[in-house]
Amino acid sequence: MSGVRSFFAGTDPCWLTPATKQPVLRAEVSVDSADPLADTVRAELDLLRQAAGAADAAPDGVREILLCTLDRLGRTPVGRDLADAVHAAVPRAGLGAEGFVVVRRGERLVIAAGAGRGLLYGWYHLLRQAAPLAATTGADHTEAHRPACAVRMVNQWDNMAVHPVMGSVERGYAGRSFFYRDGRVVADLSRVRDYARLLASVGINALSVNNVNVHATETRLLTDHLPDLARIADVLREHGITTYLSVSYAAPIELGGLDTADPREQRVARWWAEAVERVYSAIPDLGGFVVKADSENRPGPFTYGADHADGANLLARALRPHGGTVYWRCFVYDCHQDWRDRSTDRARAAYDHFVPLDGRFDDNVVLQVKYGPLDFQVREAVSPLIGALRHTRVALELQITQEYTGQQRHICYLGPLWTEILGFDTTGAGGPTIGDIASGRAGRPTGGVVAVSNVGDDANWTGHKLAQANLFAYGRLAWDPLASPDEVLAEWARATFAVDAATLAELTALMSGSLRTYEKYTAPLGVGFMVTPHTHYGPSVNGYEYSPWGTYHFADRDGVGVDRTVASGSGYTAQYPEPLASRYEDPASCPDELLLFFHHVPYSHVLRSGRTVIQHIYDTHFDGCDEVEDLVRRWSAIADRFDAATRRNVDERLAEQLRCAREWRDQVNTYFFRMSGVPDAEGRTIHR
Ligand code: GCW
Repeated sequence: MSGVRSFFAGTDPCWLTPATKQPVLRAEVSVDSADPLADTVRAELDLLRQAAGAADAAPDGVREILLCTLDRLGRTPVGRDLADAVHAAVPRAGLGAEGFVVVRRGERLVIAAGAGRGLLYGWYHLLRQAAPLAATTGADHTEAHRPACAVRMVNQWDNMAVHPVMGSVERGYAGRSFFYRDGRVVADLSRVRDYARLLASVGINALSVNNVNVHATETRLLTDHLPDLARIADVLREHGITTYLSVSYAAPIELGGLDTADPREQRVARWWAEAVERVYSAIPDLGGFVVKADSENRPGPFTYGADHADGANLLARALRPHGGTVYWRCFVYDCHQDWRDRSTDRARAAYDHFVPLDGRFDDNVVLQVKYGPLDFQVREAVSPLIGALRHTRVALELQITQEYTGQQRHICYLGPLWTEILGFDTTGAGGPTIGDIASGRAGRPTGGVVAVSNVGDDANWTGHKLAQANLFAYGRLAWDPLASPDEVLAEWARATFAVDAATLAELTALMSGSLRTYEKYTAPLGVGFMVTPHTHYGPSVNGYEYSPWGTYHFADRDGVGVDRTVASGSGYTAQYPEPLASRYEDPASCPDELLLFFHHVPYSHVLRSGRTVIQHIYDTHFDGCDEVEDLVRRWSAIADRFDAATRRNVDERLAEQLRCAREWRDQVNTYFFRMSGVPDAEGRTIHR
């Protein structure tokens, strides 16, 4: 077992643990040596050969594994029947470059794919599914898989030079960056290699390697640091991962010495064309750029009176000759808003900026849209922009790093949130869903799905050991948006921990509802924020109330919530098509959990649940905290079955979660009691 771990260069192997290895006698790979992933697939097989020594005592598993591209199947000793079965298993639409089939007949198992990348994904599938496959011993078994979304990207928010406020990784809760140190790419990329392997093992095929807030040092990735960027790209490529780079819109000024970055100026376009030329001579298969422009004080086309189609197309045209794509973020809003100004609603901003431009973007532009119109809240409406763009490629943006969901100190399994978003019906009347749009099933141009990473140089990658589940789940749900988040969680747990089935069941049971627990003890009914300004950790009910950031709750002595109706508020509800718009417009039909996102209502307003808003606030905050106490109890009952590092880590973080949840409960309850004067119907303790 320890032999296998050493392949992970000394880091926590997460879900790629020895416990999942197949007991095999023979394992072969047949793939064209020119295939870019041939060596990687072979190296993976070597891992298995090492593991087999440790595991071959198991009598009934698969004894022979063959990984083979379809075109070579006839040249292997697999036998006619099995070869026929493999071909029959290929779906009519084919396997594409990334799909694979698994066919088992008794002790023999074949993974077949169109190319090395599919073999790699099939291989990792087998590792994750080892236990269920072993359970079908002797039976015939056939499955076929193809990813739903063509691009499954992760964004690193890593800084090369430690930022005075944001540190080494912006919104990173797991230590420092392992890509960069002291303003440079690290010399030893072994941890990056381990990471690439982890990402590939859950089907991630694209990675942007630096923060979307591109500061001075990182701007130079385009120039001085190109050879180092190429080293990163080499490592990622081995694992089927395409490299993307975040660039500063103002690079022509910052690097090129121009006095403008006006997208309509020839010299600006020329500068970008030359810069991109240099980048592609270092990294011929770069995926392209990720850009945060005119967003939270970053430079952008607005400075020149140009719009975002001008800006995005400028970069797209420089990238086009090289086959590159620009992921252009839509997180564009006024972060210098006057809180007194009730006519501005941050939630409206992305739609208002981008919908009028639909149809003007080149086809190598992807608009990258956060799932909600505010900012990665545990509960907010799903962005209406994603459904509204008909003629532009769109990518859904999720956040794996737990900026607003407990910062990897709280257990918060995000799978159910993403499933809800992916399943969201953008019209309210039969789709398409967000998942349909991201996967191209909606018949619209797509850019896939993107999420912000949650890793750092902490020994266990994610700070909280159990937060590994979120990275795993993101990959699995990007591959298959219809997968059940509970099954994905179970798959993760099984692959990660060498504990008995009952313990696994208890662990996944306590993680599965953790998102809703978190929601209960934090901001109520979709109103959002109430977090400590800047750090975004822990409660501060009025922290952002009189700030320029546009995230307010408007609580007064009579009621709370943001009026986003057409009738009396910001008119945001009209950004949705019917019948969704009307459903949100009317408090009687608005879903309870989003009531305060859409409406300002009196504390006495009766929810569809039958409870008043004020009583709901008290109840959920008491319940949420009780649920954390329960988490602590349940974890303590199984903790001693886990390894010491996991035990210590989860114990310590749960203690902090409980402290913090109590703080949330008491601050929120006290605040609303003081505001409303309404006592808790059950007479529980509310501090005055
Ligand atoms: O959620 C906010 C974060 C910023 C981040 C920004 C963004 C990278 O607080 O730290 O900046 O979103 O998504 O651009």
